[in-house]
Amino acid sequence: MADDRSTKGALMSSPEQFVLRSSLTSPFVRKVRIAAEVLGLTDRITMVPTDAADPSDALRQQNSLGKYPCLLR
Ligand SMILES: N[C@@H](CCC(=O)N[C@@H](CS)C(=O)NCC(=O)O)C(=O)O
Repeated sequence: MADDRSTKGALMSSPEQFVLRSSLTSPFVRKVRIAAEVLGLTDRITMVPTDAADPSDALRQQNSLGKYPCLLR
C-alpha cells in the first residue's frame, strides 16, 4: 500500500459532516434527502429547519438566493 499522508489523514479523521437547511414539506429537500440516502450519506447530514419568510433566519447569509435546500459544510 502506498504511503500517502493525505490518504492516511482522510482514513483516520472522522467523515466530514454537513448541515442541510431544509423543510419537511419541500420537494427540493426531499430530492436531496433521497440522494443522500442512496449514497449512504444520511448519517453525515444534520437537518436544520428553515423559515425563508423570517428575515432573522440565517438562510440569507448562507445562500444569497435565500432558497433551500442549502447544504453547508
Ligand atoms: N431550483 C431550486 C429551487 C429551490 C426552491 O425554490 N425552494 C423553495 C422551497 S421548496 C424556497 O426556497 N422557497 C423560499 C423562497 O423562494 O423564498 C432547487 O432546485 O433547489
